[in-house]
Amino acid sequence: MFMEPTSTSNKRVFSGMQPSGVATIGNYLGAIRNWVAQQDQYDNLFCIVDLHAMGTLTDPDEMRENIHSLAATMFAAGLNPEIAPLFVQSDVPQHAELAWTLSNVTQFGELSRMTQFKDKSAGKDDAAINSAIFFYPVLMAADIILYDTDLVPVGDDQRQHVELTRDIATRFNTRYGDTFVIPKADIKEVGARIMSLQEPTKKMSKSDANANAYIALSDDPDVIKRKIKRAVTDSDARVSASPEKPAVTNLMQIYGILADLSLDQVEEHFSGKGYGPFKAELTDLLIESLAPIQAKLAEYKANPEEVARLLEIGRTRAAILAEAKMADVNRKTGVGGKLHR
Ligand code: AQP
Repeated sequence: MFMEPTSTSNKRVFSGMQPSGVATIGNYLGAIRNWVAQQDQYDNLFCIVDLHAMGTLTDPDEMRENIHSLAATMFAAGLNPEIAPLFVQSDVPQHAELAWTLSNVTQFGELSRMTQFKDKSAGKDDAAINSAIFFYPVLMAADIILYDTDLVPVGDDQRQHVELTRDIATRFNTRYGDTFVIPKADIKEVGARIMSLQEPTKKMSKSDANANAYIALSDDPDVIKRKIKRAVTDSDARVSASPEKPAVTNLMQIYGILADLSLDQVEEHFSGKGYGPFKAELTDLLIESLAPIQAKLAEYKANPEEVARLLEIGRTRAAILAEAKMADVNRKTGVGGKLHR
């Protein structure tokens, strides 16, 4: 009955990122780096999900700037638009159209249980909670299944939303007949959850009001140095990983991914050295790792027409697929004035 992905080649990969700020090393290590690493293995589509960011970003100039800057960052980080088209969500209106259709097979209770909604609405009055935060997973489900996606490479924070997407797609297929491929989350063990540098029990986020909580991919060496210096550590001075030491464990994780070392190897490397030398080496490694991305980013930023041209190529590719899928969905649900069956 359900269209589980079967083929091992030409699997469709789809993933998105909000232009809600400048991409952080959390976004890079948890998502972009993996998209780039496996882009030649799959049939990819990547998306800047601007509609999702409207709740966070209300200044239109900032929205425009962030969209183009995030696109430039992704190209600079190695996304190849020839094999991994990148487009902007609102340029393909079928995302919003399908989200409405899917809201009819999504339960209020399911959306109420989403931890991201609970986190983002915690402690706020009802009047201060935008309904878009509540509806967000439905639009995300539409983003994914509009393209017959097999795999969704995301960080661990998005696991629950992909699970809900599977339930929504399955319910639609049951009601209207096989229409959507049921996608799977592709979450890597390493880098899936990079934590805030200021509150290590909270994930690193690009929209964090405290800029010291994250390293942005565009941060220059002085800023990186200052942010790592201010990063919180744990009570004793040992560079060792454990659940009781979330701050140092997080910094060790970042070091380990960039140096291609396991946590044990990082611990061994800094054995007897203390936090000072550890932070100094971590700073150097971050500066060195981000330098090539930043050099390319400067080139793309100097050529905004090229970024817009590449986004248009992505939009064209996405639009062909989206229009066909939405026409099929509308035919199956019976909406519209055409005499199709
Ligand atoms: N801290 C993180 N560690 C690992 N992966 C992360 N991702 C986000 N934060 C981390 C992954 O980045 C991708 C894009 O996420 P998004 O922009 O769509 O929304 P998000 O998950 O809410 O990311 P942010 O940075 O926290 O954005 P804001 O601040 O706007 O809420 C996803 O694959 C995500 O898993």
